[in-house]
Amino acid sequence: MIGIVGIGAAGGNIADLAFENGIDAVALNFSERDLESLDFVEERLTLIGSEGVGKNRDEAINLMVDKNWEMALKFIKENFSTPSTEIIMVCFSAGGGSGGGIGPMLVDLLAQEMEYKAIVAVPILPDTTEALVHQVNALYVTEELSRQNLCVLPIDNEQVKKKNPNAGKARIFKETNETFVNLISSLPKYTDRHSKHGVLDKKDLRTIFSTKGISAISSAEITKLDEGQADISNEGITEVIKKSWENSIFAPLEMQTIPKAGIIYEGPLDLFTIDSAQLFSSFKGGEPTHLFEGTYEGDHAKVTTILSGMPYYSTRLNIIEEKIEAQQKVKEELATIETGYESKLKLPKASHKKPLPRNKKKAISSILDKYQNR
Ligand SMILES: Nc1nc2c(ncn2[C@@H]2O[C@H](COP(=O)(O)OP(=O)(O)OP(=O)(O)O)[C@@H](O)[C@H]2O)c(=O)[nH]1
Ligand SMILES: [Mg+2]
Repeated sequence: MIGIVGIGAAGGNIADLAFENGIDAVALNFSERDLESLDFVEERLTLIGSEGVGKNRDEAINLMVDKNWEMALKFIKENFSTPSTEIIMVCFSAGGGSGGGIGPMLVDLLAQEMEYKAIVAVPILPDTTEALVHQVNALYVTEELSRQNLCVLPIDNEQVKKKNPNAGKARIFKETNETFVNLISSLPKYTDRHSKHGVLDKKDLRTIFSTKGISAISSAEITKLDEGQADISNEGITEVIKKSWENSIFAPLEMQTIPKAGIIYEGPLDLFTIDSAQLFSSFKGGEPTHLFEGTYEGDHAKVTTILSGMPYYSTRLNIIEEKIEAQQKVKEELATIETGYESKLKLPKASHKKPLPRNKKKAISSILDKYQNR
């Protein structure tokens, strides 16, 4: 039901893990080496023109326009045209050159060319300690996505980083990617299950993921509460669900309006009934306009929530913008400092000028000239 397209290094890692967990997935990258480092995903497309664009989004965009877009579209269509794939999630880092350059363009093309599918963009935001180039790319990517009529499910590396401030990149990526893949693989399982008490079916899921704006998925385990101390009243469980939104791997929510939401409860049937007014009380606009519910009997209580159509993560982006502004200020101050160096000693001049080979490029010859004619 859900297919994953992974672009660039980060997208490729997610596609690989998804495929390992039984989800249809493909990977695209300029870097053959990155593609070779993946272990499971079978369908891989090497984009042409460069082995990697070194965080340069413009280069990725130019190469895509000049040489690759048709090939990339054909590749995705070949893999995901079957009616069983109803939702295509395109995963890419918002901070990377390849992912951040190609991602927004590709989802735009896919929405145009595969209009019978729900296309979801899954950009990965850099954590706030990452280099400026990643942060700037993430702003451009967000602007480009927000101009489209598109459902966006923004993974935020900062969410895992802030819980584990000392963790290295590898651990943050692992935890984020695993959580994402677990959530995505759990959803179709519910739509395939029967329940006398109401199901969240494929059409509901598709409707939720066809909604323009920001989306988030989270899962709250209630079982632990059942084991002892905590509050398993309806209010207590509602609070645990709200906490799961706060601690999700997705960008912090703007608690304004919420047009669509799905709530899947699995557990003992007499434990919990959704009180949607209470659950959505922190949203300014109150309850969602469309609420899709699924209730499944089970031993372990768990609530999965899917929210969609929310406003963009501007509070989160303000942090990036402030960081960029602060760095720009420092750069402006430093720009007044002379970066060259001239020795106080009178160094002897270089000896005679050697003629350059005729076919040397102009740029190289002018560099060489600078040293020869001191
Ligand atoms: N969650 C997660 N984030 C990742 C992963 N790999 C890289 N990132 C993040 O992605 C950004 C770097 O982008 P990459 O995906 O490496 O770049 P790319 O798209 O391959 O582009 P270039 O290498 O510039 O051509 C940084 O913000 C990283 O924190 C991953 O496996 N999981
Ligand atoms: Mg790369």
